[in-house]
Amino acid sequence: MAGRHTLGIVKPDAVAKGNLGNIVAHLEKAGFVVRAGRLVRMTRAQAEAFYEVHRGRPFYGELVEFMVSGPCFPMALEKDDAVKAFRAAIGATDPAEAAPGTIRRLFAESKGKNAVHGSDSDENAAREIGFFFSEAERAGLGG
Ligand code: FUP
Repeated sequence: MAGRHTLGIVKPDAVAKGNLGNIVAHLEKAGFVVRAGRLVRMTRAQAEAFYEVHRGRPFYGELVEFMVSGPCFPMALEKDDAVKAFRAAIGATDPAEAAPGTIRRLFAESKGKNAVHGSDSDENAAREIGFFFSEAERAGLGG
């Protein structure tokens, strides 16, 4: 059965532009409940570890640089079938290909600076929520 939680990040470009509240409001209107959230300035080591799966890809260095360039806002979000629902709400990786009304179409400027991250599987959602939020903060998040 699909899980009820996913990890979203409002990325540094969107926070810097003052779109954090707009993005959270958009998600709440779409039926997501924010169960944990915090403004974080990631260290290089943290950004490298978070995007470990992309190490070796041509955009990896740029991606890490971007993610440490300013504060971002990781959040644990709850909704039925959360991973799939969140990816539908944010749209395609490249905002030029993202459907009208999606968060990336509305708020992202490029494929690299694309406003939001979303977990791509239940397994990664659990790993990524655990990456940013302690066991105490996760208490009550459930399965
Ligand atoms: P997504 O799951 O939509 O966030 O996209 P990916 O997991 O494929 O990529 C992770 C991040 O790497 C993207 F959010 C932005 C960056 N990226 C690039 O900068 N260039 C690319 O060609 C692909 C990804």
